Amino acid sequence: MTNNEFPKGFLWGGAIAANQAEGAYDKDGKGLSPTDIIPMGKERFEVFFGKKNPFEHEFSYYPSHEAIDFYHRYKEDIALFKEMGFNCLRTSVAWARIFPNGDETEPNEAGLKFYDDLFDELLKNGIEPVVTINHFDTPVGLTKDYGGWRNRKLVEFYERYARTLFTRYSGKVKYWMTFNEINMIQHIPLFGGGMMIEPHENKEELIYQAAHHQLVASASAVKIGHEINSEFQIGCMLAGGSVYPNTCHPDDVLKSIEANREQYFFIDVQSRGEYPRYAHSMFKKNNISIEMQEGDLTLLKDHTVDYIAFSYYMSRLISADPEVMKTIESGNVLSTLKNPYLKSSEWGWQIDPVGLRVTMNELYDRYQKPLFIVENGLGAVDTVEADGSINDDYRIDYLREHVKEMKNAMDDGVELMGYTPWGCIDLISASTGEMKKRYGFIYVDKDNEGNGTLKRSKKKSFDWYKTVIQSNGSNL
Ligand code: BGP
Repeated sequence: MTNNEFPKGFLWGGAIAANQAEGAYDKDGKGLSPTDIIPMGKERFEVFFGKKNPFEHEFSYYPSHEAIDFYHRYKEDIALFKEMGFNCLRTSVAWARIFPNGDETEPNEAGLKFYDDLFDELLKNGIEPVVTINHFDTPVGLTKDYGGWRNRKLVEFYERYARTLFTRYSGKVKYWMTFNEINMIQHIPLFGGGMMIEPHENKEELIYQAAHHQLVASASAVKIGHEINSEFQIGCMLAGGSVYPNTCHPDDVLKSIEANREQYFFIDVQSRGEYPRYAHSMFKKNNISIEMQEGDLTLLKDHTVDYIAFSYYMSRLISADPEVMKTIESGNVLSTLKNPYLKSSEWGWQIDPVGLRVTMNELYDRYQKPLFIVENGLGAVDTVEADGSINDDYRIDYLREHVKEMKNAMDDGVELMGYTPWGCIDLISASTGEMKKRYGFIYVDKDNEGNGTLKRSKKKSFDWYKTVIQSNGSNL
């Protein structure tokens, strides 16, 4: 075997998340998740960036309330995943299904039962569940009553929630992730940290304080999980994508190092087990002080993650020159300068397959733990032809080029355990709330306004991905 062949037992599948797929937002005792109180499009960004308070506004349409109704249709969807040859599916548990307000002492049995049934159905079809414990899904009750992750109490609530999942699903789930895209708390604190930040507050300090609580909660979950089942593989999850310097000017290079540290900070703690020296130095320079409790640092040190999961959609570009930075295109949660060598998606996300290889090498060099690409893909508008076919060659091209670079990275020596392209079935976009921004191999008949039959149909990429999996990545 050469290094650029996918290993036997490689995890091939797809990824979704409860809050963007399930719908049934108030069924069987579920409490509210952040995504249930925010609208679509422009207004969504106003909420993200603190211009509109979702508790004070009634919006006309909440896309997550029904989403793609995975809650009721998962059997049909799993049958299609099986047909594609998936041997794993990444999904998340909606915390508010298990603890509706977040702070209860007893879990909601109906919520637990739903995931029992879902995991059983997956296993019955030869598909291993890969579970994110918190995918942008801190219960709204914890935002209202405690201010979200700024409050240390959330560590305790999360521990109870994680322990409940580990105990209940010990025989069904082996692969776990503690927090989806943990670094996104810096950009969308409501999603990432269940936090609303007032303009007069010290945003940076609050975010790092909340991040400390999450890092402690994550390490604690690793500890609890391994105690319950030593076979568990528990990973962190980073919104990845290297930040390149805009030019070879040394100041730009330095700037890109700083920008990369902003994201790697979280994983440095989760994987290496301690706050990096650059973080201490940055806190000092910016007058940030983090409250820690006795035992926190030992916990972080002793309970590091087993693998490094990350999402990869694009690389980014940064400059040290404020004038250049003025040209940055906004409208996305993560902003970047335009890279002249790259094309962009319809949503302005710059397509950079080689960037995946770069990111993989950087992550592996830094942590030397197996990598798991748990999100990747192209959000695009699909057209249903008169005969019902959907010819998404652009998606096939995108994915093919990325899989090629995964092989190149493995050939560089990187250890890769699995690949679950994002939104393997169309679902609600996290950033814009749209349905029209589709990632799937499976089309879902629903539009941005919520109209449609929810009927599922296969896109051209469905058969392409099936062949890729069947050939263990050799036929692209
Ligand atoms: C990541 C999230 C996902 C997902 C994806 C695609 O940030 O973990 O939940 O949605 O990005 O982004 P979008 O839905 O905004 O296109």
